[in-house]
Amino acid sequence: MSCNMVLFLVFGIELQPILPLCRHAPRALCPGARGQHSQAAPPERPWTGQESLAQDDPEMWELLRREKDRQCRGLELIASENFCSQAALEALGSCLNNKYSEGYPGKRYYGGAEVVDQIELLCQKRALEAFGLDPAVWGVNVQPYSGSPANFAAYTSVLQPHDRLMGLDLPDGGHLTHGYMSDVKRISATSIYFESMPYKLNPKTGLIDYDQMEITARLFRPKLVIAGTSAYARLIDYARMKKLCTELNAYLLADMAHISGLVAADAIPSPFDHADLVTTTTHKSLRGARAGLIFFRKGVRSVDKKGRELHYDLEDRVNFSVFPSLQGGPHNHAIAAVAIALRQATTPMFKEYIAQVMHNAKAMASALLKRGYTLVSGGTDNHLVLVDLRPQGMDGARAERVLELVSITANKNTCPGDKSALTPGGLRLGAPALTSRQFKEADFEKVVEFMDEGFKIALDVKKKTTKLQEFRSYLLEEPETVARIADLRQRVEAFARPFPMPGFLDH
Ligand code: DSN
Repeated sequence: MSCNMVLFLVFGIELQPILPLCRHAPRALCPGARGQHSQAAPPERPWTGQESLAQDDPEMWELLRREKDRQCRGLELIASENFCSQAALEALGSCLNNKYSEGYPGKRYYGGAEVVDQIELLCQKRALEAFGLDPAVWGVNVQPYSGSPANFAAYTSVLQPHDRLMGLDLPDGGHLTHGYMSDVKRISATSIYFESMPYKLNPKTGLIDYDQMEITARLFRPKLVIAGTSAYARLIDYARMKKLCTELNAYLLADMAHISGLVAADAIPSPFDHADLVTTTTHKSLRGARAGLIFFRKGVRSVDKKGRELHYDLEDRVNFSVFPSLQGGPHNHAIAAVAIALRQATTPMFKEYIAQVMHNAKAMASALLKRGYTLVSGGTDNHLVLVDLRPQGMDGARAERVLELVSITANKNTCPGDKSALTPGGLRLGAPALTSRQFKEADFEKVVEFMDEGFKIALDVKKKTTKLQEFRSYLLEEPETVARIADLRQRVEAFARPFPMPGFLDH
């Protein structure tokens, strides 16, 4: 009887054909085995590079299959993660990986770039189309390897070392690259190479404190203000921030990494209406391959007192900042994969997907509120919710660990007023990944039911332990707790596994 059959009989669930843990890995060839056996080893075949991964490297193949299995049997709630399509993954794993092409289409430092030129131009065109942008007003650089280098390159395109910038503080829902520094250390390269000043949330409302931002900005006089978030469940007032930037003669950069899928689907206000520069990753709500984009404005920036038009000069500056300043050869396989996702993002199917993401985030928020949990800002207008577990006497670190043990993946997150990033009070929960697996509102209510059970286990164990390390050991060692976790994990996995999963079937 196969392992699949045993699981079917025990749990009564329909299983997808992905159960690598039940299958035996192809047996690894034993290094140095030649001569140890009486039988002669088969003659070695010349290397062709056409061996499958399973043949070439069974150890790595098994790890990939294990990760695929983890993704299929788990509930993925990390707000920045998603499940990329098979089509885009095929481009990622293609011959495009092989090509060096430093430079830009038509101006490369290597020959043989005629095809990758077309791919890059197609990606640029699709990037503008996906966000409804007029090529006369906006341009885009599609070469950044990911969001952090995209931000750094965008900053260096308009700032000199030690110039000033402002971004939302990391503990308040900003990103490391928005200028984070602690009391004792400059953490992010942004704060090492530039002078950064944070703006913050109003701790009472959990909303961005624009009044305080304006007061601080008028004193600090930044050259760049960043409108962007990593853990914020509400919309950003780009118009108000642009007004402030105009007053200060500063650039407004919108980092829409988390929400770019929502922007592409026209589901929330667009940063392109106001920003001078827009950066994004491509693998979060946009559901593409892992990369970054920098959009820059073209045309008239302002009119001076004498009525003369002052033009943007961002195109050359951004391109130079990405290559040669920061990066080497573009990842052509990633650029192609991003182009595929950008085309998908213009379809009615993608609009429906994003509408469902937002319905699901709201359903998750309501289900949590109904069960007595507190949400930072009280709810959500986008793809994520931030639960404040402090009123329950719980913290995000302990909750995250229990959820991990029951195959629910989320991440601890600071809430306004938190002192520790290691044991912050909150948990960030996002809807994009599970919505890609066709979860609907009722499914998210079930997910909240499972999480609630996990939080209760965490609370019970917290009462019986002191330090985080003791808490973690107790979860793995105390028999009654181990049994509760195993029971919940089995139910979570039986629930999660039947949902469809984008990508390749087995890896
Ligand atoms: N790590 C991403 C996030 O979780 O928001 C951003 O880089």
